[in-house]
Amino acid sequence: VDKINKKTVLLAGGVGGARMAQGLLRVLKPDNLTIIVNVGDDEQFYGLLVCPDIDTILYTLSGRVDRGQGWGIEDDTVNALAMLEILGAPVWMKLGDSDFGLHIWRHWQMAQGATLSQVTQACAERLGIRAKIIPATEERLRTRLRTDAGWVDFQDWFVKARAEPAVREVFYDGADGAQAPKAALKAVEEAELIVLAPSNPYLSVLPILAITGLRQAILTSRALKIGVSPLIGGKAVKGPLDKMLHDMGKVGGAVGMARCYHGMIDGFVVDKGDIEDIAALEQDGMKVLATNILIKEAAAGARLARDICAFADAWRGSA
Ligand code: FO1
Repeated sequence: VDKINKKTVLLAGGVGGARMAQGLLRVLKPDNLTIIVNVGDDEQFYGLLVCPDIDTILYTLSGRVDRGQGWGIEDDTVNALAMLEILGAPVWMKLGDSDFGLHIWRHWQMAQGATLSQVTQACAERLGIRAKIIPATEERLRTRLRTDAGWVDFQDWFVKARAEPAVREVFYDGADGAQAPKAALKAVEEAELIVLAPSNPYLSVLPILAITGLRQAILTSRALKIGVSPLIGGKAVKGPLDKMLHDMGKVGGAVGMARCYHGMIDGFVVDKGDIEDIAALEQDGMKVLATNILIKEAAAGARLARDICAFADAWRGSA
């Protein structure tokens, strides 16, 4: 089937974001896809910068990801971690040996002055990925969560505490004043379609939109802006979103998700089973696409991507 010619920007984080990216990469012409990736989950481990959302996209788009987990590298070993444990280091973050290879390379390149954008794009090219992958900012931005025991760093909560402590508030430390890379702003300006991936809004997409210049560029872009619900039947496909919505007292369901992007999006994609959300979304001024949004495997991601592009094409006609 011929590839679609549509300059597209995807705002992504987490496993859902990586799967949406893979779907779009399969249906769009090469070099039509730019992925702007959340950096709020980034963390130093043993002195090395780990960028879980960037790395998950690199491994997913290059066919290396451990699909069962959704992150990390298929069949990776943990010998380095075993030695670190013997030496008394904390080893709650399961960092595989091949994964360490990328962290070592990234750290080595940045220690010589390369930027995170340059390193990320070099990884994409050397891993054979025909998409531009750009961090949302080069500067330090960290998602922090207020629990009843106080403020915690993201990975300490998500991995070490297994996302169990109730989250009452989320804060994107460093977002104020953070600049988006010029290449990200340029991609947004030139885009025909901007997709907000089916990721946890609070943990993956809002940290990107918190970057003022990027949010402004998206608002003023001529592109069609379409969000994709990360919930099906009010339930998260993966991750702590349901519990977060409850603990933060936020509106759930597809309507609650679309409202996270209030004023930013023109349309919203919900699961075909969530018919009851459509009326509420349309009352919120959304155009709605109801289709199968569960990305069980790569082909499903491609089908969803094709549906979104067709939705955008039909829009131009009806607007
Ligand atoms: N998630 C876990 O639940 N447990 C882990 O031990 C873990 C290790 C890990 C290592 C590298 C990496 O890139 C991601 C890793 N993740 C792990 C997932 C990661 O915490 C999340 O995917 C993102 O930060 C949010 O989606």
